[in-house]
Amino acid sequence: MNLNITYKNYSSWSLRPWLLMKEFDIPFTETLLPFAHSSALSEFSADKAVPALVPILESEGMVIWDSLAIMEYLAESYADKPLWPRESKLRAVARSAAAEMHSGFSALRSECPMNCRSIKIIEPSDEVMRDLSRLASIWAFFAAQDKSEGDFLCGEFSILDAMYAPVMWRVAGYGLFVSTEFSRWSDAMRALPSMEEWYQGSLKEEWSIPKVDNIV
Ligand SMILES: N[C@@H](CCC(=O)N[C@@H](CS)C(=O)NCC(=O)O)C(=O)O
Repeated sequence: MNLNITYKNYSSWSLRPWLLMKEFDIPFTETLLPFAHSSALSEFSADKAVPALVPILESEGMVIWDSLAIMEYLAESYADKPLWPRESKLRAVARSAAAEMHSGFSALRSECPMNCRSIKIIEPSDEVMRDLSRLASIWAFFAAQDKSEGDFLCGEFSILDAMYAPVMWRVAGYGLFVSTEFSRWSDAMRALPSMEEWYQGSLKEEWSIPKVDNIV
């Protein structure tokens, strides 16, 4: 399997399946396509007839695009691993929250883009405050669920944590606060060896995207 990603420093969507595959010991190679500095992603997309957006997984002769679709494919391919929670009710709400991240939180995503190397304190807009408040509600909801031990949203690490992984960098990187439950989750996410590996990868990159680096 080969996972096509882009900049570790900036690419929130790439982080999600990459972190999931690392945490569940799913073997893969990775190809980094720096879309703002090379035409490799648009050439790949034209060649394979898929959107010029990463992550894109190549597996079993197929080209699978979109972070959530990739993670669902992995959950089916590695059914022996609990990529989603095993318990059906918990899995249903985990899927709801994952879908909400996939289609929502537009203010947080656009005003606070992931930038692993940077820490900048901002005054959040009302729209960002609403997104943070919604995050707090989600964290309170999962804290109240019947689940296994652990600091992740469903107890043990799952696709749901991978979906929200970039939020950890956004909240930390812009000096934001969500809730104490969120902070405990954030500490657990930052302590994952694969998260440190991603961060070290981001530090080695020499590319810059000025519109992200020049925020504030
Ligand atoms: N909804 C898509 C979003 C993918 C996406 O927006 N990827 C960004 C990188 S984080 C990208 O490839 N951008 C390329 C470009 O803007 O040219 C997913 O879940 O995979």
